[in-house]
Amino acid sequence: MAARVESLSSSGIQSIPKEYVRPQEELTSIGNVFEEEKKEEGPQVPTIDLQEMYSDDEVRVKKAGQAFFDLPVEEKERYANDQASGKIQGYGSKLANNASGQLEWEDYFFHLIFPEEKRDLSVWPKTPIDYTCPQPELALGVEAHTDISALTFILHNMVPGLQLFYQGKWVTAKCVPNSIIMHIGDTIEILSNGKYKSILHRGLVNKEKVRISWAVFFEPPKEKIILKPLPEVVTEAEPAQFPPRTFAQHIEHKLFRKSQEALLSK
Ligand SMILES: O=C(O)CCC(=O)C(=O)O
Ligand SMILES: [Fe+2]
Repeated sequence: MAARVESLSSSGIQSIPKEYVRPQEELTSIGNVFEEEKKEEGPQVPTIDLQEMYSDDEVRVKKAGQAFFDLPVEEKERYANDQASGKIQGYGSKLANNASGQLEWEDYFFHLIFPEEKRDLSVWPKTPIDYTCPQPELALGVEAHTDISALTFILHNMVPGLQLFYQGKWVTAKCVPNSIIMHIGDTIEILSNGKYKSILHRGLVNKEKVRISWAVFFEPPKEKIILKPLPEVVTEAEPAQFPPRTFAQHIEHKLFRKSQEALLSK
């Protein structure tokens, strides 16, 4: 089992274990996230005012996650997941499913909430979290990836870290008070035949503040629906870019590609 980042973080280490140090070509793009967040030039994440849509779900999700991560590590271990045996829900420390052995500076909690009959309350509650890191310029909280979801909604604790890859550059999402960051995942990209792009994103860590984010994923059922570009967006000039697949097949395909890439880069 991977070490808990929280335990590493509080152990007083001055340098991070080598599994957490990102490959050289990635390090050139990792900067100080507080500086990055201040940048005003270049593309920015657009903000939409949703004041009229207030609900207290956000507060409840945040409270549950915070309460879970406030528990001692030993207590949290009771809810540990086991990716290798397919039990992906629960407390874990290796979010990216890569075969390279590369680790990320974060612990998380993953929980399926809807549909209700699939909700397993024995793994309650949920949150991804990043801990402060002695060498933040060498590590990533969450490595670059696109989400498999249709849409992802990310609540945050006002500590910057999320970056989006847009027009060839990493753009840091500014922490707007009471905002929810929404991004598009692979499912919408497939349905829209690539008109909406699944955004590549990652999470930076820093030395000063613990970053907590609560990511809520909206995903299609694993087998029930065949994902493919909607007929309305397929024309002779713009043929379907994505072969039909179930959500489960899409996940398989993505994991397989990742493990192939990792083998090639060895
Ligand atoms: O750290 C974050 O806010 C992003 C988390 C994320 O990208 C994910 O869990 O898919
Ligand atoms: Fe993500």
